[in-house]
Amino acid sequence: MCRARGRLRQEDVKPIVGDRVRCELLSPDTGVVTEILPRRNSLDRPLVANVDQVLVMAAASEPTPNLALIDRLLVTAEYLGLRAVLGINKADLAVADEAMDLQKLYQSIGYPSFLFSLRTKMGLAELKAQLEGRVTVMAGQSGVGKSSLLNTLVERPVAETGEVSHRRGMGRHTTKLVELLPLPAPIEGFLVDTPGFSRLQLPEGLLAAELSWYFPEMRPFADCRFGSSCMHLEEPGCGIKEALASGLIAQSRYNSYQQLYGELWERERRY
Ligand SMILES: Nc1nc2c(ncn2[C@@H]2O[C@H](COP(=O)(O)OP(=O)(O)OP(=O)(O)O)[C@@H](O)[C@H]2O)c(=O)[nH]1
Ligand SMILES: [Mg+2]
Ligand SMILES: [Zn+2]
Repeated sequence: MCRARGRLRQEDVKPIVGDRVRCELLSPDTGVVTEILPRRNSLDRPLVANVDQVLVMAAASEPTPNLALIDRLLVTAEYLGLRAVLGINKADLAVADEAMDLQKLYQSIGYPSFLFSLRTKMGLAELKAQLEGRVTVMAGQSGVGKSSLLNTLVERPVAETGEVSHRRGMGRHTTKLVELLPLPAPIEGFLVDTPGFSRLQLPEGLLAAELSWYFPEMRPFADCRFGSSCMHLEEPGCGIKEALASGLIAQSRYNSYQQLYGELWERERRY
């Protein structure tokens, strides 16, 4: 248990979850934090530093995958320069090929994607391997099983989980605390559970004009006939629209692009 040294407090540097610090021991189990090491990165919500990757979680069913939210989280991860992995839980509830299609879509874009079930443990080993030695932040719709995954991996109940059917509307979330939880050997990683969010603010510095860059499969076509001035929305002969028409870009991804573009455009217009 450590307290911050007075000088740190005077300098107004507040340690946040995930910080690497130097400390001096006062007794075998108490000490003072003397220095906060430079942060490689830090997220606002949840407030965590030194993150290696984002595990975007979805469910094969219950709740129905929210592709717009998945893409929003992936764009945010791309913008922050974080590795992103897609985990599709509840494979035991999988309806026909839909969950498989989802996995294949994101795998083809380059995101390691996994279909698994916490209930039957199917596919869980592959997902675990992704967490080895990394600090992972989980994000995704409420009810997809983020806290359940944590409880399964940490092998003791640490987070509250809830029945989707017992939830009352939006904005009522099971998870409230931000904590870096150590995963047991041989994983040796850390996992952060985050409150389920239906809305997530896009990063402040993200510009509409640069949005296509954060859709990796659009990058090869982003420098289209219209150069960097193309919004890739209505322009005839736009390279991205052509790639969409020939199936090189998925319709659902393009829909997300349009939606996010609109949002960013609105935000920039207000400045
Ligand atoms: N059928 C099935 N249900 C599961 C599975 N994994 C988790 N669940 C259930 O899904 C429900 C929601 O799980 P949580 O872990 O609370 O979901 P969460 O993502 O933490 O939700 P928030 O904290 O609200 O963001 C619980 O009732 C779990 O028992 C699974 O593999 N299969
Ligand atoms: Mg939770
Ligand atoms: Zn274009």
